[in-house]
Amino acid sequence: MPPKLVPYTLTPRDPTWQVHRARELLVEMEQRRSCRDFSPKPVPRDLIEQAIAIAHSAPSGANRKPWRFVAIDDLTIKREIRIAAEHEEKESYDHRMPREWLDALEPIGTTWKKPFLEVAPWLVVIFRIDWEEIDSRRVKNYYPIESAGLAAGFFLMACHQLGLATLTHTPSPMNFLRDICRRPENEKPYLLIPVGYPAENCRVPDLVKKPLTDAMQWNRSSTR
Ligand code: IYR
Repeated sequence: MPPKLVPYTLTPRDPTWQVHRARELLVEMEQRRSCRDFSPKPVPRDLIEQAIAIAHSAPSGANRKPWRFVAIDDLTIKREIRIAAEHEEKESYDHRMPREWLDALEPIGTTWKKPFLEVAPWLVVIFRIDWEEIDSRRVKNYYPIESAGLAAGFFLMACHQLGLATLTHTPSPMNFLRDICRRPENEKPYLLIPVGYPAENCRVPDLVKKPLTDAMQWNRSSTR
């Protein structure tokens, strides 16, 4: 069966507008930082839902949208997540992470302690779904890791554009999130994203960012 096709157009944009918008967006996005010190100031549930709706518009392998976003504002659940995450992170920092990794994290100043998991008004847990049961058959999803990454990127950008701070947190291992969120075995925790506002006296590391010229190339490289 040939696919059913529908028209596709974009709002026509003037080249001057495009350049202006690109500059504006770059300035806005360069202001995004990973936040580890949140204010308890609440964020309306509707705003979180809108950010997730934007994330859900991301492209995905064979349009399967192999992700689930679990949004948590219940203090009991946030506390459970903090306790489990800190347990794993303490193990990692004390025993599992090699010296080289600990050295790489030193300029960021992270430790096993994760108070933000309780303070941030929302924790959004993204699960990736590698397969789904349809008519009691296991149906494989395509590129679930890449797809979940795209949705996560859309989510982070949406939050920032809405004036919300985020952190891409990766407690490791993080299977405890599946139990705490009561998700089935085919949903694998992918990222834990606290969302909220920076605390009043929030500080972030004074990091030097890799220049764009080190991260892109036009056509073929002249240096082999
Ligand atoms: N998961 C640990 C270590 C860590 C990993 C990355 I990648 C960071 O950018 C920062 C920390 C933790 O969250 O502390």
